[in-house]
Amino acid sequence: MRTQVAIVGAGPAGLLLSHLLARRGVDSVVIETRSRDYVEQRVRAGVLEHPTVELLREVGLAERLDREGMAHEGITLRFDGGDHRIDFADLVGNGITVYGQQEVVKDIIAARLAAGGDLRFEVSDVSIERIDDAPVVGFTGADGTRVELACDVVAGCDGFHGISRGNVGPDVFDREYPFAWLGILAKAAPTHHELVYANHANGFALYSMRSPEITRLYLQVPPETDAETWSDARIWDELGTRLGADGFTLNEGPVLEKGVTGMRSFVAEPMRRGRLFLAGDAAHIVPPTGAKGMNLAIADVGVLAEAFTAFLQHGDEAGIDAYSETCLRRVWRAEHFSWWMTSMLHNQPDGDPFTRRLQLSQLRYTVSSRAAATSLAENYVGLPHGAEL
Ligand code: RFL
Ligand code: PHB
Repeated sequence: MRTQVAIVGAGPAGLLLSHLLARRGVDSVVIETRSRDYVEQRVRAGVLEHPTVELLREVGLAERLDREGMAHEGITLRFDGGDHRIDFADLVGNGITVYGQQEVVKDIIAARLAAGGDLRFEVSDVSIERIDDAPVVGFTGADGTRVELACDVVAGCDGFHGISRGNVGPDVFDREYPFAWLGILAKAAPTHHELVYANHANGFALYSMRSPEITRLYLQVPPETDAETWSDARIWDELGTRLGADGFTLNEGPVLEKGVTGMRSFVAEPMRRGRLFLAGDAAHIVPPTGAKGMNLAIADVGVLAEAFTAFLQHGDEAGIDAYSETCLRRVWRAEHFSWWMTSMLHNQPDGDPFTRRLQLSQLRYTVSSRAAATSLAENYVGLPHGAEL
């Protein structure tokens, strides 16, 4: 079997890449180890940057997003017993959209299937060979048939636990944090119209949402926490404490899902070896505090689709040669922003008073200086695709 682009992984990166390529007349096959149902139900990110929404609109993927997505013009930082709103609309003229990652995934899968796209779910024994000249991606299909897929280039979009990542480097930057997030999805109407990032003596808490009926909430917990040790009652109690503020009430409701996510920063450089190109979480991980992961994955494949098209249709290698360097500029900006938001908002387990005072000073400066607030706003809302970074 043959295609132009073999795409490993059907997360936001792999799926969007296949859509962008198809619009330019480039063939691809997407292979995914999980089932369609699994990738469509997996609860993950919820914040879409402004440039992400613009791109999805431009390529015809925003019909439901424009109907159901929740436009937010700011966020609140809650610390020291007070609320401080960062007004994105005023500071940078744009906002973000709250729309679940799995909804983006559903929309792209529907569009690809309607256009006759080749998506293969539940494959196994995936291998990537001959990446230096004539790549072949091997896999066993859901029906048990072994396929050798010859292609011009491979896109490794298989996330942090995929097989592509092991092929690139050699430079790897990796940092773990001494805390994790316990996240819940609750059938409870949001009581506040925007996200609240709270820094509390007991630890960080985040108030978010998915729809007018569903709230998404997170608590900072120790890294090795077993979610089962947190009963629903204990979670609501702790959320009430950390998010407590005058005039703010939290609606409680049935917990639909509960899980612990570790926090790390990770970058593999370069994002290419031979004919294998990494995109999204396969190449980089950010802690979730800046809401950047899915947005970076989408920015990567915007660059990659253009580079692949120029190479495959005109033999022009400039784009594929610049791919890694171009993406890494944005990746490192997001790495810094995510690390900065994380260190400003979480409690350090050692409780070092010097660090604590620096943190409070940073929080106060961020909300009191228009320049500092604007810096947070433009990073959070998302720097334009193609910006000099
Ligand atoms: P994905 O989504 O992990 O998709 C990779 C896919 O590859 C498949 N796979 C393979 N397929 C074939 N062969 C193999 N050998 C394979 N190995 C793996 C996997 O099954 C999977 O389907 O990576 P992608 O496309 O790069 O997308 C990245 C995003 O998913 C990720 O960055 C975000 O979810 C991160 N993230 C957030 N990002 C945001 O932009 N805003 C947020 O608000 C936000 N919040 C979050 C988050 C991630 C979280 N968790 C659970 C990690 C909140 C949380 C709690
Ligand atoms: C979410 O809604 O899941 C969410 C929002 C903001 C973040 C991380 C996750 O920083």
